[in-house]
Amino acid sequence: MNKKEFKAIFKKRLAEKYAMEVEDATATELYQTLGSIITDSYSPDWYQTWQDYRKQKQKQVYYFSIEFLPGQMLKSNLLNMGWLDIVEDALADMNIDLADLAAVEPDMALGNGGLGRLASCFMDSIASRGLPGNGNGIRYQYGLFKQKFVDGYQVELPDEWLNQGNLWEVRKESKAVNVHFGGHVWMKKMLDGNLKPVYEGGSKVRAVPYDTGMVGYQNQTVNTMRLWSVEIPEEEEDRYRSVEERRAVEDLTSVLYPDDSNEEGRNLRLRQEYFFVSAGLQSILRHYLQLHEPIDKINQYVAIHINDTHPAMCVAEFMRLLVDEQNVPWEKAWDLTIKVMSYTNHTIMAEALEKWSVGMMKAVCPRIYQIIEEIDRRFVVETSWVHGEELVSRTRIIQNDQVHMAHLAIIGSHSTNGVAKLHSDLLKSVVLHDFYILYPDRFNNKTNGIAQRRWSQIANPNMSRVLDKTIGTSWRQNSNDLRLLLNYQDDDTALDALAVAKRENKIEFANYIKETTGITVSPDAIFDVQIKRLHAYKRQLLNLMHILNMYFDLKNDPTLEIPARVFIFGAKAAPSYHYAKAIIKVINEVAKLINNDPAINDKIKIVFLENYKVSLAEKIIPAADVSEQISLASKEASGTSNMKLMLNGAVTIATLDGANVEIRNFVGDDNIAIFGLTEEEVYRYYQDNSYNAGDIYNQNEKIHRVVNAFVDGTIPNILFEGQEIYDSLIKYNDEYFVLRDFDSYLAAQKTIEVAYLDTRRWRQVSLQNIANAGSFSADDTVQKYADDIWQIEPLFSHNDERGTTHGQYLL
Ligand code: 26Q
Repeated sequence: MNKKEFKAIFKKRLAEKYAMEVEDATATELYQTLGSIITDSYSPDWYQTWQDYRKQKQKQVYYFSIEFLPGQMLKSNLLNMGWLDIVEDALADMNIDLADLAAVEPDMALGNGGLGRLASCFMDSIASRGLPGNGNGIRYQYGLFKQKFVDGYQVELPDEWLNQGNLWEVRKESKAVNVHFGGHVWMKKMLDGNLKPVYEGGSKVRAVPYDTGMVGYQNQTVNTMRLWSVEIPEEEEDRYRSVEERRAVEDLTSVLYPDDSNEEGRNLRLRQEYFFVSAGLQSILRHYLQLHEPIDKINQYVAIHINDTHPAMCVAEFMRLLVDEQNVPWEKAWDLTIKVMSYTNHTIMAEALEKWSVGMMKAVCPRIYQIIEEIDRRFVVETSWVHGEELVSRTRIIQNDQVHMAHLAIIGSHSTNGVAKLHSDLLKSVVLHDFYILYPDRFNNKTNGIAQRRWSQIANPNMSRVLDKTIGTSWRQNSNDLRLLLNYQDDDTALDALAVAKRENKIEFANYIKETTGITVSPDAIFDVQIKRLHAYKRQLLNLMHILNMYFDLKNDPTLEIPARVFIFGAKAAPSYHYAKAIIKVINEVAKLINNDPAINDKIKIVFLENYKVSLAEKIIPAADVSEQISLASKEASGTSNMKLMLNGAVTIATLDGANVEIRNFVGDDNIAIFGLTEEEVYRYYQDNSYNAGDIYNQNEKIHRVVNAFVDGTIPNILFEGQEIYDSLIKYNDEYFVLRDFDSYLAAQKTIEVAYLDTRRWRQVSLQNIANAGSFSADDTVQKYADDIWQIEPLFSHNDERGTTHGQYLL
């Protein structure tokens, strides 16, 4: 499709849809028009992809995730269809700025953070590799809450993302299934001697899928992300008469739970988990039976991935479908289940490991509980005599009246992986060590990756153009080719061009900051960025304490020669996470204090942007100079913003945690600022119990001064919040070793300052980071999942066979 053809199609479509001319249409109308052209255009390929998988009986993976976080899809669909440049150009001819249309699309924010965004990066890469893979999740009516600051406090508002409709989704009425909740189950002996479950009471809801096309990068593959929405089944209409009864059903897919690892599981969350697990597996099984292959070969056609433990009931529900509904003997069903299932762990924080009370699980899904009990019983019998009762008592699924979901996922699958080398090693050696003894072959690592094209080509067109000029365009297809940049580390033309692109991005972002917050920042300052959920272990507090220390140094000596810095934060706190909210309040008050102190002479600026989300990340990251990755070593499973910032030329200041370790190994010690305790040192402290934060506080003058600032009135308006932070450090002995790492962090920040002042050196460091970032491509990560875990392959020569191009159906 060329520009001229697109313009004709666009005008025709606008007239058909809205009876309008381009000049009269609003951005929303233009966006809807463009969107409908896009979906119409990829639909034939979507249909064809599915037909091909079916005809060739291709083994497919189903990625079960309670969160997906695609953000906006307009530009990524255009890019993947190969249309982005033509459309941008054609629209410009009609006096339309594509950016204005893109801005109209609400973020699809059906996820909290890293885990949900990873799922969406994987969806893009699975399609882009031409791999047969599908997403399975929940279509929440409300995404992650919208964050506002009122008097420096976080306030949560509902995210009504569906208000204007969602043009990417297709409701598939005909594919609906029923999901059963509650009641009682007993086993009835049938004439053939088999036991059949008999359900008494309880209720049925209808699960209706909404499918979204996952367009592969210029390869005619369009996969499916299937999200389930609850409805009242027609045959049950008269059972749910009152408004309250109907509301209780609709609640099921109403809101995404905010990441609150500390909160005890709630009944509604458990029902959400069973809902999308049961609906997804039923639809997979129904499709499989249509292939007319014997049920005991299902593992050759289906792989199911459990993204964290939230969908771990897949293990039991799959058993139920095989045993109860397909009459597969238990042993055979169990063998198939293990072959089909695989599981990724995303956390080592003990309080985040999911457990459900037996009582609640019995009430929500009684048959699933029975099956889990039977899995657990057999596990105990079969494992005790080899490994002894002690190990079994620690690894069994049901303990102290609680169902341990990670245990279910590991026992019921053939693969358990962590998301960075360090994390996977810690799973084997510490967190899941007992299971590693039982199943050493099941454990493996799959370091996370990112959707490179979104985080470079879409987010950072300025840098992308420089890359094209410098190393050619092959990096757009294969991000490993970014390595070609290494040939230019002494080339001043390339270094300058990259610096110019960075400066353009900083100016653009400075304007955005001005518009949204009123704060003026200079593009000459270092843009220092920490963007991630607010969590004690991520240590936004350490960052803040460094800022306070700088502030005091400057107050003592206003002539101090340091490069100006803008500290940029983006972070949401779980609504009930009191401590995290206190940190937000204090950062906001420190910002007010420092930003308005004339003595500081703009040497420090603090900008805490409201409502951090994918589309905001796409604005911040291209403008970043410094990437803050400062979690306590061993606590951040991987991190993925570290990879996105690196790709955009930011220099990382980091602890040896998660994927930071691998970033360091790629760029080398000269191109990253590492500080802080190592994971071994942290564990040694745990072991000998020797950490004493009070001692550090008493002996270290700088720390004393900074910590006191939280309670001595230096920072206005933070009476309770300041005290809470002070207490966490001094009274409760600083759980995340903030004081212990403080000096080392300061030293690393100094090396950043020194490096920044050496302009050429800084540009070289930045180039090194871009050049090595290709190693963290989700395309490669999913390929490893496909080869090692799922055993799936791209469609057999599908490009030759179809050879269709997007757009031909429109003309
Ligand atoms: C817990 C209880 C109740 C309701 C929700 C939750 C909940 C929700 C989301 C618990 C955890 C999450 C999300 C966790 C997460 O995003 N983990 C991150 O996963 C990334 C991808 O692997 C890693 O890079 C990060 O290191 C890890 O923190």
